[in-house]
Amino acid sequence: MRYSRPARFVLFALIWIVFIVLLLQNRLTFFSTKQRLNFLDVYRPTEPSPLATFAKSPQSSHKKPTQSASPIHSTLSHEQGPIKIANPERAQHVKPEEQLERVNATFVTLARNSDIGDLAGTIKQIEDRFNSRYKYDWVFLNDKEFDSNFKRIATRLVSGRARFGKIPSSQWSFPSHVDVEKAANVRAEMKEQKIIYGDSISYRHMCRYQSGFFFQHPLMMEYEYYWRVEPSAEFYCDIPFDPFRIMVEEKKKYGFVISLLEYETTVPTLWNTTKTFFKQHPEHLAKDNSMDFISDDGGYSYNLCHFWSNFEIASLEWLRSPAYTAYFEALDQAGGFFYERWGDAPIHSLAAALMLRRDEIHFFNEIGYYHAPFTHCPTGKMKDELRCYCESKENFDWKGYSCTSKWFDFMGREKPDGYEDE
Ligand SMILES: Nc1nc2c(ncn2[C@@H]2O[C@H](COP(=O)(O)OP(=O)(O)O)[C@@H](O)[C@H]2O)c(=O)[nH]1
Ligand SMILES: [Mg+2]
Repeated sequence: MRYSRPARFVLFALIWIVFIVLLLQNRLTFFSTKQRLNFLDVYRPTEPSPLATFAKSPQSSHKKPTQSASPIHSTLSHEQGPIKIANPERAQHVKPEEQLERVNATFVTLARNSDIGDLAGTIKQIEDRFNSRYKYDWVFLNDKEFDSNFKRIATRLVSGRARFGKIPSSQWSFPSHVDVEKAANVRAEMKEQKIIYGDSISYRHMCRYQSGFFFQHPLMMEYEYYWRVEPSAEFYCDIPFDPFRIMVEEKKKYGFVISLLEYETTVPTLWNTTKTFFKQHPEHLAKDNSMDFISDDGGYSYNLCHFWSNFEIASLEWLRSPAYTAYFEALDQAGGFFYERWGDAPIHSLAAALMLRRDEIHFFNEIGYYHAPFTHCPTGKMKDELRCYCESKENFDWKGYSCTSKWFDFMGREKPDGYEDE
């Protein structure tokens, strides 16, 4: 059969159109699908995700049904998929979606209204990497009233309840026993010496609040564990397990990702004040404590190692205990928040090191994290498995100014494979 020239052209065009349509529908399997699936197998498994639907929660009053139905959330949960974890300790904590249950815990962020821009991206990362599956609450605290812009953005981003609290002015001001003139002289001197935040009053209120009060705020009283988050922090990796559950099931009281040396000029008398306290209250010193992590001479002096408190996952009940309360009161009476510039990080750390058993302190290697200027990038295979985007060479853990190497040695733990190359 012979066709005319125009008919041949139409037939040829039709064949091409059918071919292109089939290609778009992905029917033509002889193209390199196999290769593509292999790639997806590594980074995004093709089987339906057990995390795809949201869990029944024991705290059903926390649920926001309208939110869980939102296309944003369902897309995220599908896309993240189940993640295989080589580390068997963590694998047991990766639960199928129907078994996701919250523990009694909350995120907490102290922030100014002006911090919302820097905070929004951080919240979004935590939600995408973890909380959109669990919907933990998020408590925001401020020494001023939060404005409507802050509340609107935070509420939009948090998958659990976003809750906003104001700090009582009595907890964000000079206590009556502090000599404000002496404190002003100290600030002037520290300014001369160019000590970071040395001349700031608000920074001192902040450190004192984080040391002694945030866990007593009425909103925080409802919870047993907290995860502290600061504006501009970054979370580099998937978190396919529930860190709060690890705290509960492994009986941990304090969790960290970065440890480092404190500026000596900010805490000259903190160690002596701490020693005096424990001499008066030996009953608060834990038996199997971490003295050798914070002191290189059996407790005579402080080696300045501390856990970096801008990231913390810890027990509120521990901070509300008579032991910690008494310790904070002794420090507050000594006035070092204002006569020096004591940070909440060394204070939480000294308390954790001395009042907790060493096995109650936990290093979260799996949680990739950045707070300027330091990075914790998981060492070892985990980095790929958890889809981290940090660079191993940026990992601070094994560098000279970090104390994490010391922590591993102190705990008698082997450092993760590959640490020498970082
Ligand atoms: N409401 C309030 N929050 C503050 C104030 N100063 C610091 N913060 C918060 O306290 C935390 C620590 O402060 P930041 O400036 O990040 O200190 P750095 O991490 O030590 O450099 C962050 O969550 C801040 O948003 C303040 O004056 N008011
Ligand atoms: Mg910060």
